[in-house]
Amino acid sequence: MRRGIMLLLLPLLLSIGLQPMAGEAAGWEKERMYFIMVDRFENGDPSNDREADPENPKAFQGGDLAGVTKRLDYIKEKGFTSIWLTPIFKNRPNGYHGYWTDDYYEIDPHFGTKEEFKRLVKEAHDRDIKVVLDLVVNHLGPNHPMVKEKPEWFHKNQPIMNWNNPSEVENNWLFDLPDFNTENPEVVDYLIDVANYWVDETGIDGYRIDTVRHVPATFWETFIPAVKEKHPDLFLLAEVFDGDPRKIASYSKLGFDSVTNFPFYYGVKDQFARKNGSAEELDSVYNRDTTFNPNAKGLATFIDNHDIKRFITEAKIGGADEEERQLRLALFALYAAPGMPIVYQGTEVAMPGGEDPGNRMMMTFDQNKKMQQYVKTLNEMRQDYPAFATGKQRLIAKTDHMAVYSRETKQQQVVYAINLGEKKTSLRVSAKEIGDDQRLRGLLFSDLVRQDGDAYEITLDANSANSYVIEKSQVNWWSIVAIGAIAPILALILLLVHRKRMQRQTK
Ligand SMILES: [Ca+2]
Ligand SMILES: [Ca+2]
Repeated sequence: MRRGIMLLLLPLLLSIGLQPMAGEAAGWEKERMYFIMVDRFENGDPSNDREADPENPKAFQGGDLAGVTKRLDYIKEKGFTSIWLTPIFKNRPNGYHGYWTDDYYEIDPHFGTKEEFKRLVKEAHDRDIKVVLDLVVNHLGPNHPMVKEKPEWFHKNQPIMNWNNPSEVENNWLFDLPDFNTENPEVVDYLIDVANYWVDETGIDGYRIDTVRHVPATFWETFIPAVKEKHPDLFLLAEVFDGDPRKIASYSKLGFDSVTNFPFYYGVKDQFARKNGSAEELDSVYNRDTTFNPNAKGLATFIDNHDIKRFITEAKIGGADEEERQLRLALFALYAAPGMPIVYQGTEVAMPGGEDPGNRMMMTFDQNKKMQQYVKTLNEMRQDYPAFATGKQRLIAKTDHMAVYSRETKQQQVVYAINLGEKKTSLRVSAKEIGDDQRLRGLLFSDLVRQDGDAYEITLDANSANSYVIEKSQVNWWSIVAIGAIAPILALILLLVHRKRMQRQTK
């Protein structure tokens, strides 16, 4: 019995002093963002559905701001710290997605009212969830009357034909969408006022800015400082739909707090949405980011969104279980690697979906509890061990299909390993990378890796991953002192119990 109590107490005593350190300076890479397509999330108020048509995936489906508010507890419970909403301003007809602005100063009636949006922001803030709004400054919705009223506010109506010509990409029309003439100072002032208005009016925390690469850099050089002057902490995330890390880096330089990391997306998709992904290729994805961009750590990472196929649909490798397994591995990379992870609604329940509108189906909440729990575990991993969010990344061991990385801050070192291969694999990590007399404790599933000579040998099953915290291997002196103090007390209790029993027996 005494041994039993000691065995129960030992881990508790050993864990003293091994709690995760408080994080480093707050940055947006510490956020864990959940991306919501408002019309396709939750119908919180059927009275505003209007012409919604569940039979037509290109029509409104009924999702609204009241629905988002209703689901804030769901989002909080999963461990997310911020939400990004697709645009909610009044749209041109059929603009269920929100990207066809009609009026920047009104909420689209399908989504609700200004009051409902203010309530959403307040309810989110009450739960420590930040709110990021999608904002389109490149264009208005189709056939907007403003083009006739103020022709000098728009570029000439000619569609982008040559996507390799930067001047066309920036100054021609994206399909039939009226392209703002951002060389006109009136237009610049107007768009700065719009951005400031919603922050002042509702207290939102940031903007995800759409189609940034379609707007000339000169606009951003005026817009960003003007908005930041009034709201220094406002988060500005640029959507730059481009697989070239040099292009991404050029927008970081303009002053955006973060830029969508499409190179990371393409890299992870290429190695994880198939069998036997290459560790070498994966590593080159990380290296290119940091080579070109000193702010690589702060880029927004994702494995799917509303403009690309859902990851699980990309991972057509045969077998639903295998595809879901690859989705879990890709999500693991999203959370373990540097960047601010964004999870698109539905990914946490493994929703499939091809190209638009397949990737924009109405959210289904009550399914795949196992995947939901997995996403929650990953959010907790970043929450409890901030080195996964802010730490510098270093490759510490690699073979054909398996890689081991270290993430380090000044206070904390953590390790993660991914095996993309079809075989169980072991990799020896030099003790120089971790230090002597340590042990690696698995976080996703239990594992204890002890030092073996001059290395630590990490073993992973085929297609699996794990993250590890580093703990001192030997019992520390404080623990021994603590055990030394508690042991006599326990002995005394046992003695008293024993004596009582003896007395009872003699009676
Ligand atoms: Ca509705
Ligand atoms: Ca443009």
